[in-house]
Amino acid sequence: EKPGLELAVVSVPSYACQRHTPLLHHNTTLTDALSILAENAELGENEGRGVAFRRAAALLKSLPQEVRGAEQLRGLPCLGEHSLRVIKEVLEDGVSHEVETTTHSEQFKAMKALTGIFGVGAKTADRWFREGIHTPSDLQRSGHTLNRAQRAGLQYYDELNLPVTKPEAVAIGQIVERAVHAVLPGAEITLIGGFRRGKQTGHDVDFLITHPDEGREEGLMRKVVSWLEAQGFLLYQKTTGNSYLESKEGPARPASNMDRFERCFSIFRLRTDNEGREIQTGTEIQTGDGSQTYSPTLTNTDPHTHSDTHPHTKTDSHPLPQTLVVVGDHAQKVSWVLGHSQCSGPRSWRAVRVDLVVSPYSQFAFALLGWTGSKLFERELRRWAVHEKAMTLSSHALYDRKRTQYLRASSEEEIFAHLGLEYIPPCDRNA
Ligand code: TTP
Ligand code: MN
Ligand code: MN
Ligand code: MN
Repeated sequence: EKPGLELAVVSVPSYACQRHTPLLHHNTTLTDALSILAENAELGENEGRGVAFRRAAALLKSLPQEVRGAEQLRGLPCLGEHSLRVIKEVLEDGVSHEVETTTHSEQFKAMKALTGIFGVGAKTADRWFREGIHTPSDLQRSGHTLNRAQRAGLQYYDELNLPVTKPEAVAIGQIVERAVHAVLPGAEITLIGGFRRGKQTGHDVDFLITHPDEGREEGLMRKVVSWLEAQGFLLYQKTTGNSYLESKEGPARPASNMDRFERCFSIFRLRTDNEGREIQTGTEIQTGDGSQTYSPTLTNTDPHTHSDTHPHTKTDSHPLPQTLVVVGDHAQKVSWVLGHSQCSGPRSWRAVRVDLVVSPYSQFAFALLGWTGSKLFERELRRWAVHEKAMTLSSHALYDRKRTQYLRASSEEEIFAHLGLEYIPPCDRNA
């Protein structure tokens, strides 16, 4: 008997929300391959295909050991024909031809680079690609009219593509807390998204804000944003009010996965190093017009030759860590960009994407569950609710369609219980 056959007899449930999926698992070679194909499908706006690859990858992430042979996969759910073919190829040859072709394709590389610009989605990126725009610098040269988000996205491209560290997330959290408490004492702030799931880095930092006295949170976001702006913490923000009450569909039929909370998509100006230490304002370089300018390293567009050590970081005049800028490379040992103003010299802050959401207290547990992710875990929860329980789950509420009533919950545990699911803690929702 071959070793490892025991995997096949372990019964694995088919919804990701029924399983524990830790951040670190035993099958990264396989899941990396499947993730590339998922990403490619999503960039090509083939959502169904993307989900199929994501589900297959999530299944492998939940397995208790490394898969060494295809025979160990017998009886496992979520593995479609295409995913199985890719897995077998990687197991036998170490690589998948399709994955290799994808990662080397000009279209995939361009679509990744363009959608890596904040404010640019797959549709826009595809239109630009077909006009011959393949990189952010191509876009800058093209003279296209960009919206406010895209202009900010292009301006801070390099920095926003560097991972945000945990200490940076904590530092942002302290700023958000100061802002929220300045305008509404007693409000509660919770770190959500990937960092709540235990990730050590993220593409942004997400926070959920609420207040125990229902109603006090109304209109809070505008005030928080005004405070942050007055203090110079925001490089960009787009705030939307709560549209939940006015919406005709009601929580049972959300128009999309988008919720209707007061929210703010923003870019913070963070004045700490990547260890979360505050940087003295004295190290800032002022340009002629009084503003710090940063010239993104857009002149060098090949991601692989993009790494360079900034010569200025070698000066002894400031205590900042030496910075290596690597863009578009997975092996990022990077700290943050110690940018350089055009009049030369280091800059003492970096741009960080931050999402803020405000929820009424009575919806807090649903908002917390809905904003903790992962995206696939959320999707699987909603699919489970509809198909297995005849319920509708959103980030606002849970509706039981058989009993025609909303089910209240003041904790995530209660929501899992309503759904007839074992409680899965945030660290095991990394599907
Ligand atoms: P993200 O911040 O996009 O993802 P993440 O935090 O899991 O990972 P990363 O480290 O790359 O930032 O989304 C966080 C959660 O918020 C995710 O579960 C989906 C949810 N979400 C909504 O519910 N509604 C929205 O409109 C958006 C943008 C996200
Ligand atoms: Mn996030
Ligand atoms: Mn290259
Ligand atoms: Mn986010």
